[in-house]
Amino acid sequence: MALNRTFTMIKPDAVKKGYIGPILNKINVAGFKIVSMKMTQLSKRDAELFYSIHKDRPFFNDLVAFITSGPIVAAVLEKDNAVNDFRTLLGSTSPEEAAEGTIRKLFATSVGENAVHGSDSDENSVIETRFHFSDREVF
Ligand code: ABT
Ligand code: MG
Repeated sequence: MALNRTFTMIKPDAVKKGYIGPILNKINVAGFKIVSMKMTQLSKRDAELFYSIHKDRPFFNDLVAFITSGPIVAAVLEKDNAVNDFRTLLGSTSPEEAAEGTIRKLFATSVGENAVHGSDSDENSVIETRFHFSDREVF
């Protein structure tokens, strides 16, 4: 898969608050093209696998409970320098630390419920995309 792509999820807090539209608009205005997208809900097993890197962290159980608590919107985005530029658009993990105008500053609830995920490397972007989408769903 091309390295100018990143994987994102609009998380259950933002979906519940009605922020799918405003977040997709920010993503479009920032110059990202939506390559694939679907609304789905993760099982406990899905969430434990997706976040397995955090399995020994104290917040792991809360993280799994949160991410499985309602539907998410999973998407693949394309732009030059997609991984880094999307992390910049997201802002810091915690909304209190996120810069003005970033997605987390505007839409996140807390560090644990931070509205949107973005891959942290090209390698993880490919792994996360394959986790959520079949080959037929990635264009
Ligand atoms: P993600 O895009 O969700 O991976 O967030 P980010 O990469 O900015 O932050 P990391 B460190 O990967 O956090 C993963 C999830 O764990 C939650 N978390 C993190 C906590 O609940 N408490 C903490 O102290 C930390 C460091 C935030 C992320 N979220 N979700 N959902
Ligand atoms: Mg992360």
